[in-house]
Amino acid sequence: MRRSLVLIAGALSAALAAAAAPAQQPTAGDSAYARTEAKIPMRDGVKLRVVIFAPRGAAAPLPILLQRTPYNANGAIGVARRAKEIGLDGYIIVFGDIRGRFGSEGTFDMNRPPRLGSQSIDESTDAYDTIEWLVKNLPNNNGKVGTIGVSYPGWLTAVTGMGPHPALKAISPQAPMGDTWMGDDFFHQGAFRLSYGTEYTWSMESSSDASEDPSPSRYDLYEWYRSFPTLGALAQAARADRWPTWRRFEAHPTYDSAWQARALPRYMGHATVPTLVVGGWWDQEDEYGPLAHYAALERTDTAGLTHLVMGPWYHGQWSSDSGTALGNIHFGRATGLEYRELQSRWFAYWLKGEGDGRFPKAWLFDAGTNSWRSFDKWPPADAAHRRLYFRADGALSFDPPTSPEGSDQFTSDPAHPVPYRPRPVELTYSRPSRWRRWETEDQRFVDGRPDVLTWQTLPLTEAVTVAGDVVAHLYASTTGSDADWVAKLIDVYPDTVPGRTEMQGYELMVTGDIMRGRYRKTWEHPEAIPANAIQPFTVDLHQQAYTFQKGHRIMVQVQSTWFPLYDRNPQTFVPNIFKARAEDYKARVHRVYHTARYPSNVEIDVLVVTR
Ligand code: PG9
Repeated sequence: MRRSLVLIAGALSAALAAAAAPAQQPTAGDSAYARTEAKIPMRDGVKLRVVIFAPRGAAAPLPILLQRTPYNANGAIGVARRAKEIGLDGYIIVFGDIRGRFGSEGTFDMNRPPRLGSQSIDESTDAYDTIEWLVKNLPNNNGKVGTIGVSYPGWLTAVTGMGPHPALKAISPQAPMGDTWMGDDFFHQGAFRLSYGTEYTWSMESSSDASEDPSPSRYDLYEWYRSFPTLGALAQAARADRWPTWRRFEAHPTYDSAWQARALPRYMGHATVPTLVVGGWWDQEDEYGPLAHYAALERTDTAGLTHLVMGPWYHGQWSSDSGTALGNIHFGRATGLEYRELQSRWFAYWLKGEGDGRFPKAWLFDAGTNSWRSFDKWPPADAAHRRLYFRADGALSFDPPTSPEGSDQFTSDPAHPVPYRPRPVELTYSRPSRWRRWETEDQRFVDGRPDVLTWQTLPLTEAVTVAGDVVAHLYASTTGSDADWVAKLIDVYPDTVPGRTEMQGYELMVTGDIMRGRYRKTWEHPEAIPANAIQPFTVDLHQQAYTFQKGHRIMVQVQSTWFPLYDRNPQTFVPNIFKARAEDYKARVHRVYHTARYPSNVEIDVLVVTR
């Protein structure tokens, strides 16, 4: 390996995710902790490894902070080393390898589905059995356990709340994937996440300890992925049939039980343990997940046990970075430190009985005003639903079109897809990959491409604060029989930005996403798009809390490729795109309508709006 796993761990943030280093003993810096390891038998006899860092010389019994991970339990050392700095001192820190990873026995199953039918174990029973053993066997523990983790460990953390052990008193799933087909790592609304799905699966499933790195033969992965005429050709070159998850992609391209079974929010019941869900607005892997988890728990949370924090962050940035900036976007304050102060108080309240236990229900960062907003209910009940309509001549307006005519067209050519970020596109987890910050790149890099359509408002005379759901409703046609639709909601900075000339006219993607047109009616049953017929397409852009400031413009861009983040749609309907032939991939003309009858628009929940 180890490059990729170290970098995955780095990407997940050094403090909470595991650093995939060879077994490390504590060094001078860790002398405040004693390190031990144990192999804990699960109910089916399989033994799982835990790595334990216990504070030396504690006067009183301490709570346990547990993270279960596929990235190597030795990562516990990262938390032990920085415990004071990140506000997590005074806990017995335990990291556990899940089945089939690093020091644990058993078989790895990517996002092992919650127990169904006759299956006797799942991640929740493994968490339960681990906690049972820890509270009974760790010296000087106070009988209270908290679980925490980012991304895959965040998903594993969320699982601990399903049939929780009675000692479990606080749960913080951070960037947990909610549904890897609908909106997280592997697909978004049916479009396959080509670069991520390939590279992540390659590093995770070629070995149990990430000893094989993805090894594309080109530096610019835009070129490398484009060199394969089909997904089949790519799979052959990478020997992807070795990876169970790739085989799942191929066998289950639609939203069937293989994906639904792994989508935790579909199963989550009533929360019985206090849960702090955390995510980032510009999380390039799992922004959907935290919002979906919160929504699922919130439905039945009459006791007020569930809380949400969303900040202006890349994947995991909040857990170790100061959070003063993301790429070119500056926040004017250390949002990461501010979050960790809350996290520290939250665990201390539930696990140590310290503090007053008052926490905002939803605490969301507005990166348009650089301020935190607290909400008693999320999305807020008093937000108004408004629509930004596409109009003639590239205009965007709260007023709907009235004309019976009006459309814009472009040719979408799979041979020349729109790059999702400025090239070169480096290996996702590599240095100096710009993967972490791509969502905040200046979208001017695609301005002027004939296959990107743009509509924008005049400079705003008053601020517009989005707080809640954002959904693009497109009315569009294609000369082919399938098409992808990408919609981006963009904040266009004014021509003058005092003190930051590089931000003048900057086009910041506030949110954006993709949907695969074949799924416009149902996610389970794809259907060809009739040629040259206007069809409605809905692109869920999730949620936001963001103020477009006075003097800024709001822009919407629409395109049909976002490469190599997403695979290319052949634009010819075939039953399974993983099996498409080179000759199925065809350039097609796409047309987006903005007429009185077909008023394409982006629907936003707003708190303040003036034209
Ligand atoms: N986003 C990573 C992940 C991929 C696939 C499944 C689960 C998680 C991660 O960062 O852990």
